[in-house]
Amino acid sequence: MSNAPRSGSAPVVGIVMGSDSDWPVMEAAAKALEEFEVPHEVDVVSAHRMPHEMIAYGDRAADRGLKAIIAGAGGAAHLPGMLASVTPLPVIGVPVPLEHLDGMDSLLSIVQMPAGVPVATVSIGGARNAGLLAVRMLAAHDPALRERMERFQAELKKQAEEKGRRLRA
Ligand code: RP5
Repeated sequence: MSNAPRSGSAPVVGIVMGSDSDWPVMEAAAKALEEFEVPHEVDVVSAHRMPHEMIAYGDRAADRGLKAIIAGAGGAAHLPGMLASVTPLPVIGVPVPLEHLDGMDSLLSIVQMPAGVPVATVSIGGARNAGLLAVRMLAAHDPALRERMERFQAELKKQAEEKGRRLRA
């Protein structure tokens, strides 16, 4: 894991997590962004163990050129919500499942935000969808990226149809 921009140019999506132990789950977000060649950065920004740095990350994110933040954490997962409280950028929260409670604690910590401070919460362990959602956000203002997303969706449809054909055969 490194804070250096992935895919060459300046990062437009920040992927952050509470600990490097979240990386096996969060890696799927990075892979989704790589598939669409979206420049991104990856870092550990713990809400509880480095709160001042976490606030600084959220404070500076928009001015540094990021367009969205994907934040994953497990247990008392306050990172996505706290980032959303200090940045105007869209924040996508990924509940990381830990050993106990099957990730329900992470999910509820992330999803129950007060009105006015939204976090777009994906499913428990749903980091791939977090990456794809960030791509869709960027694609709203990027026709080429939108076209790639449409091709991706057409491929999903093709695969689903093929599964149906195999079952019917
Ligand atoms: C959370 O505590 C992290 O997001 C991680 O999911 C969990 C455990 O962290 P480590 O003890 O593995 O560093 O804040």
